Amino acid sequence: MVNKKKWAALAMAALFSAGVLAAGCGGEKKAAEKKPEKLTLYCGLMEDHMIKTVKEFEKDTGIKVEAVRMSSGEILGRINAEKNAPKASVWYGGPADGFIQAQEYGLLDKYVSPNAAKIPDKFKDKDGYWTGIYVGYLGFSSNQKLLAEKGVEAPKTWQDLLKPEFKGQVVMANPGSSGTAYTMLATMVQLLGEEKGLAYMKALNGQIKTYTKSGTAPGRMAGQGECTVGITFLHDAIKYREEGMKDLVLTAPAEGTGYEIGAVAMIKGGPEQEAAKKFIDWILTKKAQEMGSTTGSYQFLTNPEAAPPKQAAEIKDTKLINYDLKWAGTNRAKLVEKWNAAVN
Ligand code: S7P
Repeated sequence: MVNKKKWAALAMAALFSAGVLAAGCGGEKKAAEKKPEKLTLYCGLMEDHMIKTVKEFEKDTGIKVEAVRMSSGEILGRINAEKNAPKASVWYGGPADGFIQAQEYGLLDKYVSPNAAKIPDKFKDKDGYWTGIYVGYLGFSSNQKLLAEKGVEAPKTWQDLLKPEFKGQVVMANPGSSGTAYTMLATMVQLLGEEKGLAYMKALNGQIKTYTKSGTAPGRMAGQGECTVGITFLHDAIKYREEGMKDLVLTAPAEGTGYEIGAVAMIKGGPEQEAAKKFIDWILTKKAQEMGSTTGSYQFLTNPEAAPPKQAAEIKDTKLINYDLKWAGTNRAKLVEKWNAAVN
């Protein structure tokens, strides 16, 4: 009798565990199959480009997107402040230097999209923390009318920016907030070495009219005649000129210039991981990369199947330095601090 009871109890337990397991598997399956419904992202690109991306992604996937445009330094600060309870799941756009710093702070999750296989190795992180989506070259955007009034030519070298004619006439962004301006700071230190690079930034500080928050503003200011020269990514100046700022002229420093690899990445512990993966898969496609040019964003593209915007042809021969992205990303915080000390 005792034995019979024992066997009955064992059989019940076995049935119960099987039931729980089956329910568990079904539950997991359901969760895995559940279609992601929403995505929050932080974006370092121009607002119109961001809005277009969001619209098209929502149309293609049915995932509702909330997107906030910020400069690189702001995104980095925001995801760092939110690291214990992340609110966004994707960092979309902005120079990869900031992504490298975020990775070092443990703020990114690895994600190797199947679509990243097409992207050449030089445009992506070897460990899968970020993937490059576009490339932009740094240069000078000058106002032709103001140059003519002063009787000067558009700057052709970094040293030209120190000419007395440009005193109080140069605008750049603050390297602490802006990915564009940090690319410029890292470029000067890579070109001249740390001591001379920072001395150059100090001398340039004497020429600066104002430091803006975002790196896209100096080109617009030059286009509107608020300053003679803006230090910007050159594709931004092409956009402004096309939008009607006809006095803009583009030049690039003969010593060579730095460039950005604009990136996308998953934010560690973000609340919408499946949607984030879908977004990254989608943004690497030919269609998504080519879409930028419909809003006047003329960066070079990283997907070899995507056609580069024809508007970028005029800057394709810009002399580039061998920009050390890894170094720039790893040294970002230290270098910004040194820049602050040099100019203040
Ligand atoms: O979307 C145009 C673009 O130039 O904006 C980014 C640029 O760095 C502006 O951001 P910051 O305010 O952080 O400087 C570039 O990544 C992009 O090509």
